[in-house]
Amino acid sequence: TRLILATRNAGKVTELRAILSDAGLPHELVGADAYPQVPDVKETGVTFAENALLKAHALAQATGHPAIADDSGLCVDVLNGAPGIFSARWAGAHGNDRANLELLLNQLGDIADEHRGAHFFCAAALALPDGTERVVEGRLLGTLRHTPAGGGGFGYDPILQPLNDTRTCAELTAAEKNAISHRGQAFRALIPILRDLLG
Ligand code: ITT
Repeated sequence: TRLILATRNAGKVTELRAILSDAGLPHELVGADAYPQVPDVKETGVTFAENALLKAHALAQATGHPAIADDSGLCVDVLNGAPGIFSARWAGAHGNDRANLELLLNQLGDIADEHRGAHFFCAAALALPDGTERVVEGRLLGTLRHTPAGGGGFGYDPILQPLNDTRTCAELTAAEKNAISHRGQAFRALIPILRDLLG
């Protein structure tokens, strides 16, 4: 069966294909870009889980195929969890990763390392055309650097240093990031659910 990846974020698509292919799922993974006629969903939820479900249901309804969606972001302790669900549009325009990262660094200023705790959060949702839904979550704890480092990954990866590592997420290999990331944890938790509900 066809399984729709309900995202237009290229960084997520790359990671999801790697995470899901490790599981050897029998499904054909098709990105949302294969359905350009389906309009982007308004992310009106107030939690990652709500927004992930909105995106998954929209694609499942529009395509008639099961759909999985990711809603994710960076939650900064000293900012009471911001940017959180607003991570993709923190500096205004949607998906301007560089501007988002620069604004966040400016907001933190020279706050000392012990106050630079943050985590990445991911909600992974599955929706079936009949309305069945499941959602699971993952997180990656770390601290925020004062300056970006590394060319891998996407989004805020150059400034988040995972606990127990000396590198930023953008300095990890793709496999290293997926092994510990919020997205890796959430989608690995979704795999038995996919096997159960989709066969
Ligand atoms: P879709 O809704 O089409 O999936 P999006 O980019 O709008 O794409 P989100 O609303 O979930 O997705 O926003 C996620 C943002 O959070 C993303 O743009 C990054 O800024 C940040 N983010 C999420 N996961 C990340 C990761 O693994 N590394 C770095 N930044 C990440």
